[in-house]
Amino acid sequence: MGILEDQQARIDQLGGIGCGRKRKEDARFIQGKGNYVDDVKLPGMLHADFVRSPYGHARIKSIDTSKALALPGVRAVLTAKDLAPLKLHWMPTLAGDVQAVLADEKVGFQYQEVAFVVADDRYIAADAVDLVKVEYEELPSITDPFHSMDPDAPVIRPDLDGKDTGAHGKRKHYNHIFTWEVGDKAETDRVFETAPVTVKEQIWYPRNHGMPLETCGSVASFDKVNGELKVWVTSQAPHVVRTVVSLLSGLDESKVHVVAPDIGGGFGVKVGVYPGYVCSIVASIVLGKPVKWIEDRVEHLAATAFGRDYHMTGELAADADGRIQAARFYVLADHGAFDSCADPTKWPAGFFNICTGSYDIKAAHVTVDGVYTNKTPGGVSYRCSFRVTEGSYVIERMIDVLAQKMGLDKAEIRLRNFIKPEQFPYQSALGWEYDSGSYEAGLRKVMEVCDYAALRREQEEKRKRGELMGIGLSTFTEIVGAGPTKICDILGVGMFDSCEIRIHPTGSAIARFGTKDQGQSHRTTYAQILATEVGIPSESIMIEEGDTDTAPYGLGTYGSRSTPTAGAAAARAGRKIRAKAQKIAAHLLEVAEDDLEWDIDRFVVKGVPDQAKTMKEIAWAAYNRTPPGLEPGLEAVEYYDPPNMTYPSGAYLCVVDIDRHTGEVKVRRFYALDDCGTRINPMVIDGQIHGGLTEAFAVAMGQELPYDKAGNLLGASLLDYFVPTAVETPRYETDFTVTPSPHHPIGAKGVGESPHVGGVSAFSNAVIDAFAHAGVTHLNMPYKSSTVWKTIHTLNLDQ
Ligand code: MCN
Ligand code: CUM
Repeated sequence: MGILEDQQARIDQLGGIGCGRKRKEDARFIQGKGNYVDDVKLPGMLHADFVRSPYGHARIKSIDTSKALALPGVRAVLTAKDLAPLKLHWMPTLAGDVQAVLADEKVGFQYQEVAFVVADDRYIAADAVDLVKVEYEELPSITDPFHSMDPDAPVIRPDLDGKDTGAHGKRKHYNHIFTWEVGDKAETDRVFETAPVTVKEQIWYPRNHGMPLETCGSVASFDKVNGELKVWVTSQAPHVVRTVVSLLSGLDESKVHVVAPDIGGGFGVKVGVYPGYVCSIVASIVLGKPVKWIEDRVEHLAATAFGRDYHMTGELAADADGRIQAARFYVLADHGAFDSCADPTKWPAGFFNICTGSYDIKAAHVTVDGVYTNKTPGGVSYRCSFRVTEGSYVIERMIDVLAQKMGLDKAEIRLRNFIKPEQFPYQSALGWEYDSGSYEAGLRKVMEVCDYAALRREQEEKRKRGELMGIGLSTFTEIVGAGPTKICDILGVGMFDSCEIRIHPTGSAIARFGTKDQGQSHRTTYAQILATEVGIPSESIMIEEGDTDTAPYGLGTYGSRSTPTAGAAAARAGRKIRAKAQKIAAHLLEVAEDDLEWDIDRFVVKGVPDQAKTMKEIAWAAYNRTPPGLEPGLEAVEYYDPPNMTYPSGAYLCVVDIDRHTGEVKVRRFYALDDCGTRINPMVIDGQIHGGLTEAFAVAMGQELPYDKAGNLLGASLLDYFVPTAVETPRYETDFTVTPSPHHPIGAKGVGESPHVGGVSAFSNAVIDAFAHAGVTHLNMPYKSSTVWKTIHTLNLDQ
């Protein structure tokens, strides 16, 4: 074997960065051996269920629990009155607000938690829920955020009465939460006044919900003897839960043990802390028995964190050639009855201000008003990268609107406005420093592969025959990897992340992380990063997450932050291992450290290839022959505070054919080119993209959580809420370019949310493009056949 072949064989054997190794997780999952929160069964465990409000807005006149308590098998019924003495009837949210754990004198949204019933089994608990008698006095509801700040609007949050400042500054009305502004208003307004072309559009991104396989739940077990609390919980951020529990309960954080086992998907719904978690903990402490709470599917859709519900006004100003000179956005954000978004502290509207997208726009200004309504709280969930989805959607829609107004092609206008490779690092008008990107190369590749010109010609021909065909483009940029601790924290804890690795004497390893896999394949991919860095096969590296007693502190998995933060920590921890290994190798080979060089899985004496020590040999020596003065063992810890976020991007093309007689939208082609920098596992990336695109398809085509005027949530069941199966799901073609992040140790950017962020715009732009010739510039999602048909009919296109 030649040297190169030998090296290639050793690289292959490692299964490191770049290899499409199969998911380590699957063997367990496909054999039904997953271990979910609902699989936790403890001796003497009790079961809980909630009494929830049937009204969107009502005063609670009385709660009578006597009949429920009399039912055999019922152990307790908790109400706000029981939690009040413990000061646990309200809890802080991750957005600077407070939220009622159990309704305190009043309910603010339908399905709000009113009482917590604990019984010997789940069926008795459900029966007892029906026996709790709550007397309500219904109040007028606000479900239209545009009326939240009317002078005579009903007061949604009497607890905030008279408070004219909130967590994010001045409040201008009792139903107002915050106003958040970024950018240069004066300059933006000035450009708009003189620009040759301006466009304006009202764009709503409807309220929707992620759909993990396991709903939210927790099992709390308080050990009275030792004063220790153990909680299994469906959390994407178990360390944060531990800190919150410790702060709320007054228990020493060392006596709180939080475990997030398999959680069956998270999609952002499992970032926040829910009343059910708190109530199961309180009940376990009070009753001295383990208490399990698992919500059902309707409760999940109705009462845990929603996504979006942003009413956006987009405006662009351009010169006569379609070069964008300024962008102005106003958002009315519907937060529901509490602001329980899960944003980094300083970001009340998340990273929405990435809304200048992939385009070089010199002046921009954003205003976001957050308001209360009588709806379920939430906002940051469902593959959103902290509101990047909304920001990306509004600019990807607006650039189409501008193209249409100017009679320009939608690809051409993008090519004219892209930030160019030589402009990176790029300072955006709204305050971000984009790390790297090659936007034009991506779009050109997509246009070539899909023969964009031919598609436009075909569309032209079809229009002459009255047929509806749409071509949607989306050339998005995301911001992921929160974040530098100086700008990103949750409850004051900086948003770093961590990796701890320990190499065993025989050359295998275990590594633990502060993030939490929910299906993203961290066991597979983190091992690949470490394999390349330390020269031990990924097969021999165990990965653990989710147990706060063993994992190093980290802020969890959301905002596609795991690769940018913990992935970076893995690379750097690996390098620390290598630095120590080099000292040991030098000692074993009796040469100076500088005489050694790293070669895939070993240190080699420079120029003498057969004088080498493999990492396996070094690992053994680390436990018996370390050089004098060097401690035994081979382990490293890295807490990584990223210098910046990463900016993945993509160019997507979607072609739809619409049946003008039924309004049915058929996706003919979807081509997704992503750039997430260095690719750790192409197969895992493809899986992330297929999943994210399918969720994007679901959002665009049918997912919404509408309310009627009285505050009733319509459609919180899988009969109404569209979850596509393999039958409806289109086929996807995936592609990539690689533009490494210059500041990430291995050049990787996040990718978990990209396909959702970019996908929704592509589907939406395609559907709207089918109506462009009729002068339509925008249609709100979702594009169900009934609504699409109405548009066709109104425009007389069904003739
Ligand atoms: N990856 C890679 N190369 C890159 C970037 C990522 O191989 N350059 C791999 C990573 O190693 C990881 C996966 O892709 O295995 C996703 O990585 P990353 O983009 O860092 O995102 P996170 O791991 O932080 O996942 C969070 C993201 C979010 S915020 C939502 S919401 C979402 C998503 O992931 N929820 C999911 N994807 C999901 N996938 C599943 N199956 N279930 C969810 O709940
Ligand atoms: Cu915003 S959904 Mo993901 O960040 O867990």
